[in-house]
Amino acid sequence: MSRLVYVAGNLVPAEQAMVSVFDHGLLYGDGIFEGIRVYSGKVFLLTEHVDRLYESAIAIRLQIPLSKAQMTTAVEDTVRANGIVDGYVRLVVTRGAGSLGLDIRRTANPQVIIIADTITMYPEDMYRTGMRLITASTIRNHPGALSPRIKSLNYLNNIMAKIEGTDAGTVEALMLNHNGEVAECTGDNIFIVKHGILKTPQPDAGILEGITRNAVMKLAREAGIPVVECVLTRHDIFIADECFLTGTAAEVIAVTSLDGRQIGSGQPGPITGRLLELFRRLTRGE
Ligand code: PXG
Repeated sequence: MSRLVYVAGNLVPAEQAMVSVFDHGLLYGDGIFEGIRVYSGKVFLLTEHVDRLYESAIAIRLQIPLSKAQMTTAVEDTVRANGIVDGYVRLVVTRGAGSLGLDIRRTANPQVIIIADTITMYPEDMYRTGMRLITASTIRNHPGALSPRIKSLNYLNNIMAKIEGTDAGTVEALMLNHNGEVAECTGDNIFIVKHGILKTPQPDAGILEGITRNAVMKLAREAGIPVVECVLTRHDIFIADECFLTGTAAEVIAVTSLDGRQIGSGQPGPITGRLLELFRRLTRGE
């Protein structure tokens, strides 16, 4: 069955869903996006994703042609029109078509694109065994060049690091920031557990402030697990008791080694397991 894609304010069959080759989203990566989950027919943490999208828009001086309420309705309508029960929404806003040149005044029509589809995640047995990680030599974008807090259409930085992980036989790769500190993975945030305390880099460490990250921090605090945002180095990960990643696609997944150093017992840890369970309950609306 052909998917219906929201483009230029209409739901159209996927084969007819198009933007111009002169769109600055394509020509310059000038645009922003969100990746959102649908669980049991409900768009998960939609308010948070819409808020982050509009914050990205402020940062790149993009005027989104819909109000937040209209955007929310458009996402929900697209999910419903495609009969998605458990799936994935890709929300994209491009600068729109214009003549060649970087000047944003050359464009007039920002394009809102909403794709609702199914999602391929990490294999279920990886949630039981955990994953291996390597550190990419590609560092995360310097926040003074392009802030990683902006979920922009410029993902080459992450793609370059992901290639390194793929070449090394891992499904994710750790990225350091310009100070050599732990930032995040190519599409996931990172946490460690040390002496019962949950630790993760601060938003200004050169990371995307993940919505799953924020939800997991809240769940941990509610469960009485202390949470701190602080500087982490590779060494902190080597000597951690537990390590896990969070992300819209990944949910909560254990990391059992970094650069060939076993982390903790080498198995997914108990706090990781508990947070995965609490997170899955949240996705079920419990
Ligand atoms: N860091 C980066 C660089 C990301 O791109 C996360 C952290 C996790 O953030 P959330 O808000 O998802 O908890 C991301 C998220 C995709 C895709 O299709 C990418 C993400 C999320 C969903 C889908 O590649 N990245």
